[in-house]
Amino acid sequence: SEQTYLQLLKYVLEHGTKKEDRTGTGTISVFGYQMRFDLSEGFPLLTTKRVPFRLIASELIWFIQGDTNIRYLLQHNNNIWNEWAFKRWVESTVYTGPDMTNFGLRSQTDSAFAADYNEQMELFKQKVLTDDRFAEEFGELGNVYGKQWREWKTSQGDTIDQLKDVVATIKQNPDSRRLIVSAWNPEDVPSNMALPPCHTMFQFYVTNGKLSCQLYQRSADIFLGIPFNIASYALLTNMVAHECGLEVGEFIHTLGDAHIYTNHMEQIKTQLNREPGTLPTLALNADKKSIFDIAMEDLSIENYNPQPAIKAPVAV
Ligand code: THF
Repeated sequence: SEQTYLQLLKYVLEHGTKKEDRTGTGTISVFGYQMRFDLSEGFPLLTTKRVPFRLIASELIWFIQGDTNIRYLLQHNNNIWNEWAFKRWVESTVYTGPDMTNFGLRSQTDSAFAADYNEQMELFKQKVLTDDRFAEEFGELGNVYGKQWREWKTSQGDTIDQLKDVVATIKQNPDSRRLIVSAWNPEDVPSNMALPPCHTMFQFYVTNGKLSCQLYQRSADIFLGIPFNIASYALLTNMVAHECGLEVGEFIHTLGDAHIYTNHMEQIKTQLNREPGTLPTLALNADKKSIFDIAMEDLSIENYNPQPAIKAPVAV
C-alpha cells in the first residue's frame, strides 16, 4: 500500500547520512532498500499528493516504442526529460545564447538568471517541436532506455529487442529465470547517453498465473522520481500481464542509493502530515493485446482522488 512509500520517506529521514552528489544539491541517503506492492490491491499511484498519470503513461509508451528523442514527449506536453536534452544543447558549440552553465542550481537562487533560462528553454522546446533537423540532433538523449530495451547493439553489429524477447519468453516458458531486460550498457554509459539509466534492470516472474516484476534502481530520487518509477513499472507489469493472459502479482522495487534531496525536505514534511486514501484502478483497453500497440487513449486511471500536488525543483 501507499504506507510502503511513506515508510521509505521516514526511514531515510531517520537513517540517511549526508552525502554530496553529482548535481551539487546535497542529499541524505541510504544504500539498499526494498519495497513490495501487491498490484492486485489497486494501482500504486500516490494519493498523498497528485502524481500526473498521463506523464507516466506517455514516458512509458515512449520507452516501449524505442524512442529516445524528447520530441514525442513534448508533443504530449510532457516536460520531464527536457533538462537533459537542453544540457546537451547549451553545452554544444552551436549554441550562442547566454551562458547556461549549471542552470539547474542557478535558476533556483538567481531570479534574473531564471528568467533567461526559462526563455532559452522555451526557445529550445519550440525548436525541437518545429524544426526536424534540430530535433534530430538536439532532441536526442542518446542510447537511453528505449534504445537499450528495443535495439541493444551487439558486437556483431546486430540488434537485440530485449522487450519483445522477454514478452515472447513469458508466453513460451513462464518458469524461466532469465526474464530480464537490462538498460545498463557499460559500453554506452561513459559517453553515449545524456544520463546513465537509473532504473538499471528488471526481471519478470510468473507463478500461479500471476506476473510479478522486480526492478533494480541504482539511484533513486525519493520525492520526485520514485512515485513516477513505481507507477511506471506497475503500468508495464499490467500491460505485459494483459498481453500474456496473466493476472498481476507484485511489483518489487529494490533501490541502490536511495536519497532525499536537501531542497525537498519541506515538501516531504507536508506529505507526511497527510493521510493516504484508497488506491485508484487502471483501465486498459482490452482490445489492444500487444504492449507495442498501446497508445495514450488506451490507458486511463479511475477513482483517483489525490490530495493536491506538491511542487519541488528537480536536480539536474
Ligand atoms: N533526475 C532527478 N534528479 N530525479 C529524477 O527523478 C529523475 N528521473 C528522470 C531523469 N532524471 C532524474 C526524469 N524523471 C519529474 C518527475 C520525473 C522525472 C523528472 C521530473 C517531476 O518534476 N515531477 C513533478 C511534476 C512535473 C510536471 O507536472 O511537469 C512532480 O511533482 O511529480 C527519474 O526517472
